[in-house]
Amino acid sequence: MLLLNNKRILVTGIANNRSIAYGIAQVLHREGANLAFTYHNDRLKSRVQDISRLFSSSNIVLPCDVASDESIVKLFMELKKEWPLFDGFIHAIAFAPGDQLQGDYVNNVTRTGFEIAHTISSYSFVGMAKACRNMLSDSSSLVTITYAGSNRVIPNYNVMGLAKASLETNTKYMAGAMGPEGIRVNAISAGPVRTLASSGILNFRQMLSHHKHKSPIRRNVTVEEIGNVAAFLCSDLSSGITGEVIYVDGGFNIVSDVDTV
Ligand code: 0WD
Repeated sequence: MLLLNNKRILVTGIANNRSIAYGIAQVLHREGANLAFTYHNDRLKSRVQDISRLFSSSNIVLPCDVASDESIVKLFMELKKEWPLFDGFIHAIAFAPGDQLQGDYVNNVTRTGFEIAHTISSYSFVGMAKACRNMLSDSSSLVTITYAGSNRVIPNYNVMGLAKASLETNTKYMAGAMGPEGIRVNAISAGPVRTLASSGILNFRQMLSHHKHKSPIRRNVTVEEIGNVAAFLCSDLSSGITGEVIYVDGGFNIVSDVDTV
């Protein structure tokens, strides 16, 4: 018996086959889930359609730009035609303008950059939940992806760290509000992975190398390892877990910066 047999899960945030959401989709599919996908814009449409053919027989591929409430509402109106009820979604979406992801935080942050980072990377999680709440089954699971820059100062991550802090607290409040309906909400705090989004962070390569050398497991995590935890969180095996931030970072977060003396 596979972990996710009979589960219908919507996957967002696939830009290409390096995306964390791609790795998650691969594992959810392996575990028997029925998947639907969103794509951000027309540029990504055919790529996500191709990926959907690999990982899903339902062939549900719908547009959604989370910057727009109208687009979010339309997504779920369309999804409802195929899936009146489903079992949750993966939120793997974040964005901040490139000039916000470099240099001195205080000098470089702008009101606009702050607003964009928070609305796309945090509000969108609850915005999606709000729009599909009445379509979620009573054993649903919502999963988002965060990063340790939410509670530590990481060079160049800047305003995205604040947006991730907001996303993690969003996760807790959503878990509190929807728990009585059987809907669980959790976040995975992933170690760094080379993707389109991460390549926008100045000196990301150094960040990868630092994580690799400092992590107890002495390597960076793979998208499959992140996918495995996402599958666990979407499955009934994790039915007692909600409102948590689970680290899939090879233990990087537990290590102090003091080198051996
Ligand atoms: O090291 C990393 N890559 C880590 C990523 C470490 C820890 C956490 N994360 C998080 C990211 O912050 C994000 O929340 O994981 C999530 C997925 O990120 P990713 O897999 O690294 O990035 P990528 O493959 O670029 O996918 C992110 C996608 C976008 O890609 P593009 O290239 O189009 O920006 O997020 C989506 C989009 O598909 N996205 C949107 N989707 C709908 N509406 C929007 C939007 N407005 N903006 C971005």
